Order: sequence, then structure tokens, then C-alpha cells
Amino acid sequence: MLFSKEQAQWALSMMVRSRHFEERIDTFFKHKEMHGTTHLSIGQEAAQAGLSLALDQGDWIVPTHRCHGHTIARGTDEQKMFSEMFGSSDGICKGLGGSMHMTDVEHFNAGSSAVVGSGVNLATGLAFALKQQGSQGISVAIFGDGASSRGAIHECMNLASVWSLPLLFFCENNGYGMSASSDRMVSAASIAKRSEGYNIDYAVVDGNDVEAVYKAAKIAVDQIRKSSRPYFLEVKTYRLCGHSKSDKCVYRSREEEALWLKKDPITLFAHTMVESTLFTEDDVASIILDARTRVDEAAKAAVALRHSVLTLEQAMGYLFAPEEEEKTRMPNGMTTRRISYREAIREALDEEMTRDSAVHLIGEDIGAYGGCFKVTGSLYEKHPLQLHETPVSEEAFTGLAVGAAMLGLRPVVEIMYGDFSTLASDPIINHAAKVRFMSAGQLSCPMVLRSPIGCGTGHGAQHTQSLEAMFGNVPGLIIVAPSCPGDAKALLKSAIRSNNPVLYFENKHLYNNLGPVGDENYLMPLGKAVV
Ligand SMILES: Cc1ncc(C[n+]2csc(CCOP(=O)(O)OP(=O)(O)O)c2C)c(N)n1
Repeated sequence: MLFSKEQAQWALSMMVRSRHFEERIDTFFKHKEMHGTTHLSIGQEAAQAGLSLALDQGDWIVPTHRCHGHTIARGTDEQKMFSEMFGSSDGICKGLGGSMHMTDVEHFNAGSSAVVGSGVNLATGLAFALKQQGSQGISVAIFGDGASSRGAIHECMNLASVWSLPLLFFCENNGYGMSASSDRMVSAASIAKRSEGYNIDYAVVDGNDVEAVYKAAKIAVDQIRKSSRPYFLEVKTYRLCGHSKSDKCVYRSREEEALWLKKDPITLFAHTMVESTLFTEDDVASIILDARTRVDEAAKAAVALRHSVLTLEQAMGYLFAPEEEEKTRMPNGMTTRRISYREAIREALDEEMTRDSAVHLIGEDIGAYGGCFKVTGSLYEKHPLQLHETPVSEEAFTGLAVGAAMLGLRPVVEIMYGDFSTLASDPIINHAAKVRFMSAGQLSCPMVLRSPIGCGTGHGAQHTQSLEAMFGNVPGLIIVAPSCPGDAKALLKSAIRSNNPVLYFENKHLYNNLGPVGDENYLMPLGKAVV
């Protein structure tokens, strides 16, 4: 056996806890004691245990909607997870996340995205932040074979490779995305092989063999840490249960299921342990019993607490992060110096980057080209380490900014034309706006997204929209649209210092307008402006 005695004991216990946790969940749902939906990972436990054993404290994971096992593997208390499933305020996210969003910052779990594949954007952002912060930690993007067809994943593979990010792409290939089998949906002999095209090293491993997963993940993690390069690991496994609660699995045969049942990772590993002679059958039985008892006790405790729920007011209190007042007050710093709206924005960026090394500009052509509307100008010369030119990948680099903000950076994304914010609408609407709420305040998203808007330039209907009203309907976002240079500078500085996601829209017709601006301490509270 490859594992030490302690590792083997932990791996078996963890896999049984994952399995039994989900068996209990299934029963709660069948008895209508839990509501909503849930996705079980019965049969995939070796992938969870093998991965976690290869990670250190400080390595972050971003799991999928099928997240219970990975969450348990990273160390989250099972009772807090049951409580979360009950929607109880005693849950890991106070009942605001539920089955598909189990964030646990204490255990380096940044929470799942239920938008399949989008968690990869966030994980790429965590890797970016870890690298900028000089951390030894790595980030793991967990996703399925179904998600591997998402454009976001391809954008992230390219971005992580060109930026050399410490990111493990962990593709848990269970053969199906809901009813769609990967042999029908994936146009490659192996999903992992696609990495070749992105200059990323990769491996494929038997995902039902916990030791094999551990070994392959350890090689990957060590290589990422050493090289600060991404790595792609495809873990081939099988979901022994339905996709979600009501799935009768009509899209696959009972024979196929029976074949995989013979490769049940828990049974396989229990045999390996006994064969190793480090454990007797009694030892193994007792590890299994202890693990199941622990889960049953956690369930019992959660049942007792299930009626404690947040009030609506308490829940809404998690939508926005509190602002630090001194950061957004309005001191008397207005001057008579007149500059253009464009220069006012640039000055705000310059001052904030100088003041705070956590401020990073991210966007297309914002380097030597100076930005499409010449807003960033020559900032790249002054702040080369804080300005990052991206490939044309709006979804990936906006999602990256969300992930990076979650770890404490203050990214300022430039979207070349407001119209292209539609491509980044998933990270903006589903993630930036909701991460604080769904994690019950464990994470926030202090990022800014700047973008030119406005018509009358003769650019046609795809380069002239003003979409601020659309985003204004999304709870969790702050919208800023300054009308003069003074406000443009002061509001952008406040936006960058805000603890919340701010979308900052610049009307193209204002770029050359002149007006007075404040000095470097002059801020304008968000929500106030010349109208
Ligand atoms: C972007 C998006 N499209 C569709 C869905 C609906 N959906 C939920 S799970 C799923 C299949 C995902 O398959 P895979 O990535 O292989 O993960 P698995 O469910 O097998 O763990 C789909 C299509 C979704 N949640 N998000």
C-alpha cells in the first residue's frame, strides 16, 4: 500500500463520511425534511479523498454543485453541513448557501458555483491572487466532464497558461453531464489531452483508486508549486447515483452500473487495507462504524437546530459588505485644477495603485496601447507589476477578478466597450453580486469594473449600448455613472476602496470634457454625485 497507516485510516474514514452524509441527505429529501435540490457524489469519494490528501493548508478549492464530499474532505464539520442543508442559521453559510454553495473559508474552500464550469473562473482568480501575494498556496478548479465544454474553461486554460498561474484543473470525469454521456459530448479522446493545445502538462488517472488519485494529485501539486504553472488532472470515475433527486438514470444501462459498482472506491480500498496487513478486517469495520456514527451524530445535532433560521432582515444584511466610513468620506480637497474626464479617471487609477499595491488593473490592450479609449494611457510604465493585459476573454478575466477580490486584491477590470459586459455577465451577476450573500459574509468582492457606454458615435448597435440600468436591477451590485471630471475621479477612488463590487460606467461623450478635480484625498461617498 502506498499510504501510511494514518493516511489510509483518514482516507477510508473520509470516504465513508462522504458516502454516509449523502445517504442521510437522500433520506431527508425523500421524507421531505429538506427542500431545494441536491447532487450526490456516491461513487466519486476516491477523487475527493485523494485530492485532499495531496493539498496543504493554504491551498484553495472551488468545487462544483456536487460539493459535499470535497467539503468534508477539506475538514468542514458535518453538522454545520447538515444544518446548511436544512437552511438553518447554524449552517456553514447560515443557510444562505444550501447544498450547492458550501463555502468554508476556514478550510480554504471558496464555495461552489452552481453555474456549471464558472467556478473555474473564480479558481483562476484565486491562483492569480495567491501568486500576487507571494503565497506558496495553489488553487484547485474542480469541474466535471460536462463543464469541460464551457468556453470559460478554455478561456481560463489559456489565461492560466499565459500568466503562469498556480492552478490545478481537476476534471472529475464521471462519464455524464446530467444525462449526456461524455462519449457523445466530448470531441477528444481525452478531455485532459486538450491541455496540450494550451501548453499545460496533464495526466489521466483511475478516479476510483484513492491511492492513484493521491499519487497523481501529489505530482501535479508539487509541480505547480515548483513551477507556478497550471496542470490538468483528469480523474475518471462514475456517479453510482442519479444526477439529482429525481433522476431515474434512463440514459444508461443497469449492466453499466453493475460494472462500476464492482469498482466501488470504498470497497476497493477497504480490501487494499486488509491485504496490506496493516489493518485487520475488524480494524476496517471499526473505522467504517466510527465514521458512520460521527455522521449520524452530526445529523441528529442538526435536526435539533433546524428551526433556527435567519430573519429576512438578517439575511439581507449579508448582501453588502460594510464600508469603512473614513474611506468614503468627503474631506475638503476640491481644487480649481481642471483636467479632462479621461485624465481624471487615469489620475484616480494612478493614485490608488500608488497608495495600495493590492489594486490591479486588468483588461485588454491597457498596456502600451493605452486602452481603447486611452484611459490607462502610460500607466503601464509607472505600474508594470499592477497592470495586466489580457487575452480577449471577458468572462475569464472578469471571473478572475472576482476570485482575486475574494482573496483580498482590489482588481479594476476594464471592459473595452460596455456591450461586451454581456460576455462577463455570469461573473458579474452570478458571482460578484452574490458571493457575500451566499457565503454569509465569509467572502466579499471588492472589485471595480469600468466600461465606456453611450451612443451617437456611429459604431452601430453592438458598440453603443448603455446597460447600466440592466445591471442596476441586480441586488448586490453598486452602479456608478459619473458626469463630470470631479465626480469621475472622486467616485472611482471611492469605488476602488469600497468593499463591494462596483460597476463604473463612463459615457464616451464625456472623455474630453474639462472640469475641476479634487486632490488625492478627495473622495465622494458612493451614492452621491452631480446629476
Ligand atoms: C451553465 C450551466 N448550464 C446548465 C446547467 C444545468 N446542469 C446542472 S449540472 C449539469 C451537468 C454537469 O455535468 P458535469 O460538469 O459533468 O458535472 P456532474 O454533474 O457530472 O458532476 C447541468 C447541465 C448549469 N447548472 N449550469
